[in-house]
Amino acid sequence: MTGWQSALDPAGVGGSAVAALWWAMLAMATLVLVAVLAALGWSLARHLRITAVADPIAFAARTDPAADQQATRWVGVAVIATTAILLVTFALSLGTSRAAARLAVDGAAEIEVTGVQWWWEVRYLDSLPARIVRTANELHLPAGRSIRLRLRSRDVIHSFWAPNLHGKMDLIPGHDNYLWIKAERPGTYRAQCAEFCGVQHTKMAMAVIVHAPEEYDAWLAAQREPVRSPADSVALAGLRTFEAQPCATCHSIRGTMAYGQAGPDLTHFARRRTIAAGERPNTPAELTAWLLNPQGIKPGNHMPKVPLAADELNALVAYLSGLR
Ligand code: HEC
Ligand SMILES: [Cu+2]
Repeated sequence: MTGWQSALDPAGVGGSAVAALWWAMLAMATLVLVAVLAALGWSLARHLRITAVADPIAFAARTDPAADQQATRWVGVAVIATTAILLVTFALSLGTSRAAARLAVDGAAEIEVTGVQWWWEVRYLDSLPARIVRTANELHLPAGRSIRLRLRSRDVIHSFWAPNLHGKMDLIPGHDNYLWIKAERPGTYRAQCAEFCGVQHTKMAMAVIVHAPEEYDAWLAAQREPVRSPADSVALAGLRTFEAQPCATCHSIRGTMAYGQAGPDLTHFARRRTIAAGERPNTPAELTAWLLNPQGIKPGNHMPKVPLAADELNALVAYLSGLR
């Protein structure tokens, strides 16, 4: 896994600006720490010298105008240094914001990311509605292109945070936020919800997959395709089960009778890396465990346990595992 969730391993323009700011602040904070410790050491040494004299109280009470003046000078220097450091930090953080703002370009592709308790809906927008792709829990980006993310929420406030690529941005119900993002290095990165949003907040992760541009275009074209009816008879039984059971009222699979919107779209589910927003790897065994008891894996999540006969469960797993 390249660059697995670290703000200090930037793979995008926004991330690089944030990392540079972080290192600059660390350097300044280190200098300040060293200076404060040196001053502390100096005053301790002085205290030891004073207590070593025969009559410390008389020594401390004695006035020394020259020493007072020197002390005042040092306080003045410290005040000026503090102000200068704050101003430099302010200027650096303005520079970071400007670097991120420069990503805006006309005609950029727009991707809508919606926070839902406790998963991510991702829609690749297009002026032609038929070309819009709806998927979940993975954000695919082309390297080297500025992309406008439209951030929304369906329920409570969430926060989108892909530390390798950019700083955080809140997803607010009833209000669209926009984040310009430009990934530079292909790879797989981890994003997560960074605003407490309920019991399964910690299990609300998302993979961010940065592709070379042509690879991204091919991926998006493949996602636009609806599914074909499975040739295999077990998988076909799985499709029938999916449509007959409550699954289809919550999940959509383009090319079938399933149009539900409450849960993640499953059209190309087998291509996804994980189940339930990063919670489990997407393997037939984990999928079986999820369908048997979603509440055991992610307690409180909004998928109920649907009672299934053993052959229905097998058929569903065969069908969903084939949705490539
Ligand atoms: C009441 C709505 C509802 C019903 C009914 C339902 N689900 Fe779900 N399902 C969800 C929600 C919500 C999630 C997301 C859970 C999370 O990650 O927090 C989900 C997640 C999933 C996932 C994981 C998707 C991913 O990309 O992470 C699969 C697979 C799935 N459901 C299959 C099924 C099947 C098969 C059935 C029928 C047996 C079913 N669901 C019934 C709402 C529902
Ligand atoms: Cu959240």
